[in-house]
Amino acid sequence: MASRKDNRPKSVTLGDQTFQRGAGGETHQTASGDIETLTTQVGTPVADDQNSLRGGQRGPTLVEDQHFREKIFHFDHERIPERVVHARGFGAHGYFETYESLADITRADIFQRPDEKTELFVRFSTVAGNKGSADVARDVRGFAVKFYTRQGNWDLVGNNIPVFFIQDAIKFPDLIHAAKAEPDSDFPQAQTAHDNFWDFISLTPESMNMALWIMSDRTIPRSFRFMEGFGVHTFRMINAEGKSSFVKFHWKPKQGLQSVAWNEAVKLNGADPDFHRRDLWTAIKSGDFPEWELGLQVFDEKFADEFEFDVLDPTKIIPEEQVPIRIVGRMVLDRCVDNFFAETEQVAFQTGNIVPGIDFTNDPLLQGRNFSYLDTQLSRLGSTNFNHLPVNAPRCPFHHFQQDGHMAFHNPKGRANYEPNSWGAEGGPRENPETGFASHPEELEGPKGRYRSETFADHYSQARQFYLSQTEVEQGHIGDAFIFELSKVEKLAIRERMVAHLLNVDADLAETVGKGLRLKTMPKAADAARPTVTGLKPSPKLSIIANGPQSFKGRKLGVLLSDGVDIGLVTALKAALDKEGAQIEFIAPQVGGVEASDGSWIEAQQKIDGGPSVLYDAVAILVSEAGAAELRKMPAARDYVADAFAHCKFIAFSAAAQPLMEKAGIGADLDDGCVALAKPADAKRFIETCRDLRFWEREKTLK
Ligand code: HDD
Repeated sequence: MASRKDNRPKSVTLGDQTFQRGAGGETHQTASGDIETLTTQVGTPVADDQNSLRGGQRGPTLVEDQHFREKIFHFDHERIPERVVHARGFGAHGYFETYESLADITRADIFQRPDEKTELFVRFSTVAGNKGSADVARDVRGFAVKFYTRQGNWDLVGNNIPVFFIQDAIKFPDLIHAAKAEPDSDFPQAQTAHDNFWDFISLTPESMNMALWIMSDRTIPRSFRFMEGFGVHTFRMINAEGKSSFVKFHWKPKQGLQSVAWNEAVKLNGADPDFHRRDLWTAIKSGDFPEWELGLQVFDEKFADEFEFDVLDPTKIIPEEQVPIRIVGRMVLDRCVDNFFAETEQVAFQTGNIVPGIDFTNDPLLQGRNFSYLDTQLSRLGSTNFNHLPVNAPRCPFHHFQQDGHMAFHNPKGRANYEPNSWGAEGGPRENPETGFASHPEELEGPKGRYRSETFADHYSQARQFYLSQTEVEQGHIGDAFIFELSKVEKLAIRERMVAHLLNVDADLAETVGKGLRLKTMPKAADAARPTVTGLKPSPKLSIIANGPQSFKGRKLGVLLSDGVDIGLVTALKAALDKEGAQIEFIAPQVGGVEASDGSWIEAQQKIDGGPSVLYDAVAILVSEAGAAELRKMPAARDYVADAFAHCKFIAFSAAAQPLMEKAGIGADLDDGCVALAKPADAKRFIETCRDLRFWEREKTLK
């Protein structure tokens, strides 16, 4: 039977571009020249990708349609299991550059030569949420780095918090089960504010230090670019003479530390669930490459013996004030992935991937992790050959006799696939005792048993130290976070149990939380295996606010505009931001933009409903009288102003903006964080003010 005639035009011209129609009417851009022919997986050219092969115009689809079957078959199997933890993540490529040789403490090849660059891949993540959950959940952030060194891949699989919830890996499944959605209802998603989580935590005193950290603003970072990273465990470094030093790894963001406010995080997750990934993507794509410096805390057995806590206990830090950080290099992220699945989803980190010159310690959490990361890749990536994938493959030469298995891209070449063998030069690789990996020959002895060392028993002292190291504003946020989370817990006994623990941390904090939950009576302090050491010195380095960057670089100003806006103010703001290295985004009643005072046109990036102030680090309201009158009728415009104020942001405004601000409820409360822009020269002063990032003093007046 003759096929139905397609009488639609073969091409369409829009502006200066011509599009050609395919068989089914789809268009291909031809401006760039030749277009490759669509093929099947095995390269057979495809003539029609719009219609399946049918027995007659209105008849059934035929099984012989290999192209159709291959396409649907492949689509049906596109998903692989998401990570059991850290499912939602975002990766980027970059490099590590050494500042100096560390030959004195390690023979690791990556640390031998100053100024040498080593390729790396990073994946940041949240822990509890599913792959499609929102970015600004209150959660720990994963900070995993794969260094492709000349002596093999080294994976530093850390977090943005330097301590962990548990001391022994055997508790990890319980912790994660409790933290993730409850098993019957499958909610809440990406939140620890529920009974199971706090039930587990309140029954696990070793998690108290981490509990304080996760209730701090560390778990609502402004973006991946503005957070620290930590290797958490104590590792070893071994130099060429075989001398071992203990080491803790730190990543310090050159952009500075910054977090958002909790109410802002809640709104951000609705306004842009991809806020963190978009931020990293946009920064890299625009050439503003984020950087972190790698710092080491190096110490010896003597320090370890004298330190108040066990250096093998992953629920403890070593304050920077006690062992200063030696900065040894920098990481620069300068390339986004080409394909999310191939790179970010399939990257397989393993704590077990270490290189000669680096070694493990007996931290029982680290030891358990070494099993888990290798094991999990099999169920996630489906084959023992996951290291054949480009993102996981080493960049240095590798030779081994492991062979076959699903999807093996390469196998040993030649006759020999075992050793020892007697095939001489054709017999393949051999081990090398001189250059090969050698474990530190630590003496081990003792009866077999299931132990928890007495030296791991102090669960409260460092939690207290962390709390006392925070600024007053940050302490307030910790109290608020506990009250918020525990208010979502339905069982009173669990709320009370947590307050009982807090009594061992800080009496004022416990009282604040008890009052905030409106407990009728305060519980007794929880029984402690070891009494809290109250004399530990605060560590100011643990505060985010006290260690701010004093720069607005890399941040974003949102400018709400209306028709008739003073072009001089807009131009001056833009110039001041460019100088600072910060971004600007225009928000208007309609995305098409506004006509400025001089008749020029300013295109907007957001319509007011899609550009709430939570998306910006600071805001400006530059409107004409008529514009303010129009905007004050719009709920989204009023929220824009009210939220910016409530989230302690710096606000610049033109005189005509006042009626809108009054309508948003802040007319009479203007404070030093609100800066009037009367003339273009004021723009510079405003951007300098923004270097404080937030006007936290306002918070007191909001309560
Ligand atoms: Fe883990 C993933 C970090 C304890 C078992 N972990 C994972 C990732 C990070 C961390 C950043 C995501 C890696 C990626 O982006 O692909 N995990 C940590 C830190 C821990 C920690 C800093 C404590 C100091 N983890 C931990 C324990 C266990 C695991 C105690 C099990 C005994 N972690 C896993 C895992 C995951 C994982 C199940 C899931 C996906 C993967 O490994 O590749 O094996």
